[in-house]
Amino acid sequence: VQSSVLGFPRMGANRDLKKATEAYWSGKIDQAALIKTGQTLRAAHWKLQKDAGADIIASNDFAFYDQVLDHIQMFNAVPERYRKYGLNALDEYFAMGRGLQRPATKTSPDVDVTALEMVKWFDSNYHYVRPTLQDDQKFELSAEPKPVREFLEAKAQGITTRPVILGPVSFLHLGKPDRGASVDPITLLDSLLPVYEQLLIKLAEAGAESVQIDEPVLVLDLPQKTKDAFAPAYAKFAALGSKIPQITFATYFGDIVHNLALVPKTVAAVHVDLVRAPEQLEQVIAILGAEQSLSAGVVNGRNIWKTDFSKAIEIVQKAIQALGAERVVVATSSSLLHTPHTLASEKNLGEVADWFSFAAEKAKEVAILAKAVTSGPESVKAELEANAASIKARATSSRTNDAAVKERQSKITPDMYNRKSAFPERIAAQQAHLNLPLFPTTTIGSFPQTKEIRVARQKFTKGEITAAEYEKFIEKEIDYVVKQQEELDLDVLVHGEPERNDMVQYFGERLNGYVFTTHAWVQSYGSRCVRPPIIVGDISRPAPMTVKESKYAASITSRPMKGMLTGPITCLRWSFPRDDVHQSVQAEQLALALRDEVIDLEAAGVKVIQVDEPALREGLPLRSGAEREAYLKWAVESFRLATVGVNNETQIHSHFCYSEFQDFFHAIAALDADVLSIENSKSDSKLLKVFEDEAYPRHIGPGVYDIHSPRIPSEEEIRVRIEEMLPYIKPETLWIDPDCGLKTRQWPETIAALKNMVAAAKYFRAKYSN
Ligand code: THG
Ligand code: ZN
Repeated sequence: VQSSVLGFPRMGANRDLKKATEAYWSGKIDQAALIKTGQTLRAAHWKLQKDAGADIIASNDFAFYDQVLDHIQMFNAVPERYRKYGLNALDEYFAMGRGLQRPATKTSPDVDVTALEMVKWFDSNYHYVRPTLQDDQKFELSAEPKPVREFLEAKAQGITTRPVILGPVSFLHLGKPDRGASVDPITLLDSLLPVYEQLLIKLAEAGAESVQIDEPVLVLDLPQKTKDAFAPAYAKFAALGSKIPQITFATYFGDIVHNLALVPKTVAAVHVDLVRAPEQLEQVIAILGAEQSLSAGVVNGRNIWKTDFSKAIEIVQKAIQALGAERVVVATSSSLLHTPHTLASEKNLGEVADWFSFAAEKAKEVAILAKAVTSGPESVKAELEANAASIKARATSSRTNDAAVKERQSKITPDMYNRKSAFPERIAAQQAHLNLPLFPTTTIGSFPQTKEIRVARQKFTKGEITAAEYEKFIEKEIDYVVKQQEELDLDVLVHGEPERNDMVQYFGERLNGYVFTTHAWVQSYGSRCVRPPIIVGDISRPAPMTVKESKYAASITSRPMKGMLTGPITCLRWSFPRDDVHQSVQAEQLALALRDEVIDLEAAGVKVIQVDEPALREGLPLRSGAEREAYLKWAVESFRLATVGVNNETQIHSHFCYSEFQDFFHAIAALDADVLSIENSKSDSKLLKVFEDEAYPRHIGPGVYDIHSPRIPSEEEIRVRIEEMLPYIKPETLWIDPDCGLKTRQWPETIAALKNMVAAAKYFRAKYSN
């Protein structure tokens, strides 16, 4: 039985790739140096996996920005607006990933192009770059395809890898027509397939014996046209016989039971995620042909818990009994992209460190499991014993169980889910209290996280400045942010969140039941990473988490100050959750902790409180049906539990970083938030029609400008944006705000943009008050 890793995180132990990429972008290193860093990281990661004992190691899992973007470029599906500049390949690639604004030089014209759309990768916190396709889209394989290059690179290092590519059906299904085009991407299959055929042939010529073709869309509910694409695509590959490598057809993040008929009979192996969906094992085994192998994903690629070897072995043994040892591979459930690099970097975790396994450790796990089932448990006796001991230690630890938390959960009563009064009564009380003008303006919460802020936080973390000094620094920052907002004449102010690193990490660091790491970074998109805190046990709030800063901010202005919290679902989704209790239980514990915080903020005089749930949507189960409804029920309940403890006068806001919620609008409405702010600047305001159609009664602030770029929107442009919203949203319920928080922006552009935003709001205020 062989062991296999479907993909490895590419940032490096110290976010080396992030640092090199950002250094390249800012002109501090040249392209050769960046490319060298890529090579060094790939070499190190292949060696690490080889040394761990993994038999099948992926190549082409590396990307300088995103693996889907790699395919866009490799297939020459580069829109003309990027192509026309004749940039070198890497700069064109980054231009698609993050946009490029560059003044003309002697040798090149000025460049001004925005990025391609970035979308959540299934239900993870990773974002991929979405292929945008033309009506007359042509595909052409790049001269030296990246998978071939990287395969040869590993081979030169003495490691034979299995290149991973995204399959043609998934590539098209995850794409969309470019602006102005109307093509249904899946109809481009026939023109795309020859490029895949050429690529597979080249891989075989380079010496690749097998290739991993990812078709993760198979876990989704697919339209018929997409379903119909699998058979012709894989028949074409099969027709190439031994001219191409053997194919491992890989799916992950769910079961494929509803799509079993689409699994090609001609591929050598099928990979399924048996962590997320162990129950699919028998049905998948049943459809495998006599020659087909099973790649059993039993080591979780999405979380950091040590694999329970006894359970994993049981699953693998079941597969072996049905198929024979030579037809079973022990694998990670998905790429390890979603896990941090290595546990070895963590020095402060104490006893709980023994409960975890990051990417480097997971590579060892697949190897140990394969050995256990191949050579018998005696061959890895010490490893199995150590594993059983840590699994037991975790299950029985006092850190996982808190009786007081369970007691409180058992005492939740139905009235704890409802505000004191319905919205009409609340909004009247809020209005009397807040006295806001028509088209009130606000921001989403964060203001620029400047270098000084990061330096001060680092100094404080390292003990180079005292808590008192740090607190003084934060107050000074809050003073500045409040003063700027007053000068801008914004209506509802925020304190700017200078004290926060990440909106989830910050809360994780202040709650019991969590542990946090020093190096456990996970790529979110491009060079951006997050360091999810880890939920290890029952959650409670030992002390107020945000009251000091919000109260201070409220004390220095006469305008309403908005308190800022991260909602229970987002805290859960952007952490590494426990795998030993249901997520709804963890969400409820978070909700109770946040409920106390909301009530404390209110008592401290903070009468507008925003509870963000940007991750509500990504938590939606990937397939529609009972599971999705069940999720929405407990997700909505946890938000309500967290927010409804306040009096009528206190205004609850919530924020969502996306505008597509037609498909779960009932849940958004059920949150019963007084004001919703949503991203809208990049989408068609027609999406707002749902608010009109559903007669949504509460207040709404669709973002009026995009905060993801330094571009400054003009007042005129913002007015047009607002004008487009007014057919769908009643003027007396419309708030004016940016799309999202401003932490990634610089101050000058922030001030300039907000100035125009406030001016636009005032224009409509004047217009509508007569
Ligand atoms: N926090 C978390 N997850 C997220 C977001 C977040 N997922 C979705 C979305 N927001 C992703 N966006 C970002 C935006 C910025 C950064 C990361 C994800 C970012 N990270 C810093 C970096 O990589 O330099 C590190 C931040 C830090 O020092 O803690 O800027 O907001 N959890
Ligand atoms: Zn947002």
